[in-house]
Amino acid sequence: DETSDAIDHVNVLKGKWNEESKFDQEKDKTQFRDYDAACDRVKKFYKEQHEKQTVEFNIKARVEFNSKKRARMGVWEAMEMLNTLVDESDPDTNLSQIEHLLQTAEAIRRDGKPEWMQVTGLVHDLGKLLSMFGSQGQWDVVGDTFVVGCKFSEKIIYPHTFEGNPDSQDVVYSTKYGIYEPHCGLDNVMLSWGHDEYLYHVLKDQSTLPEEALAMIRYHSFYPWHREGAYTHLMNEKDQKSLEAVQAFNPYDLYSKSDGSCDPAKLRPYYEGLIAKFFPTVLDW
Ligand code: INS
Repeated sequence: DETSDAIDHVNVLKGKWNEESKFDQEKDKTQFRDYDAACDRVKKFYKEQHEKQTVEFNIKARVEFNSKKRARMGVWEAMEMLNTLVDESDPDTNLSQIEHLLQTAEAIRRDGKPEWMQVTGLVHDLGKLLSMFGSQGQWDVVGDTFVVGCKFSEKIIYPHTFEGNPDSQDVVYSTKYGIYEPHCGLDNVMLSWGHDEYLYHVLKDQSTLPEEALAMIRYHSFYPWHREGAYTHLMNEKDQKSLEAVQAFNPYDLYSKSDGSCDPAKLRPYYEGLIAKFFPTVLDW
């Protein structure tokens, strides 16, 4: 309703949404994203992804995305559809995707963050639906993202696996700036193709989410940037704000993976209420 919208708006202005997360204070953070200790499934996944994500593939994937609509459905229906996917790139959870989405949203809610941020947590991985719309595999859907068209950063996990990517031998793509200008802004670079980019493009015109939320969605898997500090030479002023948003979001996405599991049926009425505030009943996917 109008009152809660007004409160949300005030929270955005006051910056309450970006206060440090509290729900995760007791957690041992070293237990997450341990890629040295990760299983073979994860290592195999990244080798394949890092070899196949080229500039050429990226352009093709974007053209393909723009050439058609894949489905029409509501947000909750999309969550249910995604439920059978197990993310091969993830060393931290084997839970179903609907549980991961609810855990993320619930952690944000528990910390008293605004509704737009809760609902962002709820939908942030829905782009993984791509795997049901004729993707080539999981390598073009899930996993951390990085920039293509310039030198692959050493801050990406398993950086040596890029040796098998033809772009690492290209005279232009293998240079520091590659096809980009210094500080051109992340809006103007090609991030590796996957669920973040896809969902960002689906939701930017089909939701009333604020800019911060769209940044959280678009860059949440861009760990070399938001966690490791890579790619500052490509950033502009706007990206500084996006970075703040993504960093505020990240603990909820990552550290909620060890929380207790959620009951979708119980939580559904609350989240259907939020969905109705920010999305049309049916969306083009
Ligand atoms: C996350 C993150 C994880 C990856 C997931 C992705 O945002 O990048 O490391 O395994 O696929 O959704």
